[in-house]
Amino acid sequence: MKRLKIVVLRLDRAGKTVLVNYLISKKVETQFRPTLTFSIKRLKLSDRTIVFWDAPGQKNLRGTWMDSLKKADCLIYLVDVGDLDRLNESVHEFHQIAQNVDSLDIPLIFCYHKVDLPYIEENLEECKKAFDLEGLYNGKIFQLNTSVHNSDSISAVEEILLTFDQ
Ligand SMILES: Nc1nc2c(ncn2[C@@H]2O[C@H](COP(=O)(O)OP(=O)(O)OP(=O)(O)O)[C@@H](O)[C@H]2O)c(=O)[nH]1
Ligand SMILES: [Mg+2]
Repeated sequence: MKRLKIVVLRLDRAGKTVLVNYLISKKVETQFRPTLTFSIKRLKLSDRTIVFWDAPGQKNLRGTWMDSLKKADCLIYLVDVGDLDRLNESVHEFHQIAQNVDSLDIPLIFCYHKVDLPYIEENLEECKKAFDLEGLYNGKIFQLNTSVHNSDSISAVEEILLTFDQ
């Protein structure tokens, strides 16, 4: 059985844990607790076991991010498109990671997350401009609009995970 290590990063409250738990249980959680240490969760998907490393997003806990990327097969990065106030902070964090990930050369699934929020189109455009992913990251990039309230958008994540070889 193939085993893939997928690291899930972004600032606190971006929706990482809710997204990973939805991928595993297909249920939208309604109770949230900030993740305080890496939370490791498994999903059986076709011929593979996906091992998610759900990161703690709070500022003082971000020191562990780089280490987690060692031997990772893919990085999932979430940006909360509803939270433009923290867009600069997110871009800054992504810059730091991109330099590291670049040398690791792993695929990136970049999720513009919470696209179910109302009046999100303008925010979405602003986020896409701010990240300028092609300029930042040389590895293979998959860009998705995601929401746990839209199951098709989550299936798109699974479809990408199924394309990876070990
Ligand atoms: N509207 C909307 N809200 C979402 C979605 N996914 C997650 N959320 C909300 O985002 C908030 C934070 O979710 P978490 O998954 O706990 O965030 P996190 O990124 O794991 O945060 P840390 O563990 O602190 O790093 C919760 O209030 C969720 O309801 C989504 O697709 N749409
Ligand atoms: Mg969390």
